[in-house]
Amino acid sequence: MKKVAIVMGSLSDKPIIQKAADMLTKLHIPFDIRVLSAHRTPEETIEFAKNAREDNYAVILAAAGKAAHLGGVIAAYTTLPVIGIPIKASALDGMDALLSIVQMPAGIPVASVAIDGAVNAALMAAEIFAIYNEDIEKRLIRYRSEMKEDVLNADRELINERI
Ligand code: RP5
Repeated sequence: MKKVAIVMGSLSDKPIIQKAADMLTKLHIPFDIRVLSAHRTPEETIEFAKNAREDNYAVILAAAGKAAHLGGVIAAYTTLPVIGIPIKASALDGMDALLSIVQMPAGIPVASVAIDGAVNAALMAAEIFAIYNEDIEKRLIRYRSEMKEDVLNADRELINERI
């Protein structure tokens, strides 16, 4: 089975990235986690991106804060889909990373989730896998009905408190 690559620009991004890893684990989707920096380890980042398809990855999640060039650099060296995760890591509260990720020039796309939106990045990767994988689609549907049940329960509890 193909895998997801979760790549982060610094180990300091790990607490957010862990949420993507947990969601992929819940959905039984295999993944690897790497620390690769567009600025501090550019050669290794490019090497990773060039080999990503033959290393059996289908989707790449690229998490970075500040001047978040990681997703863009990876996308320049692979045609696999790259989903950026802007990390809130500076005085600019992640707006810097968000704009760095979404403002890609035409021709080299990088998708983006919300600032610190690691869960949605994992879910988006799962939805891509689910195009051809019914088991993953079923798990996604189950996850949504669990969420729905949680909201309905919270609402019921609030109503009961008022009675
Ligand atoms: C980015 O700079 C990293 O992705 C991280 O979010 C931020 C800060 O990195 P550290 O200085 O904590 O290593 O490249």
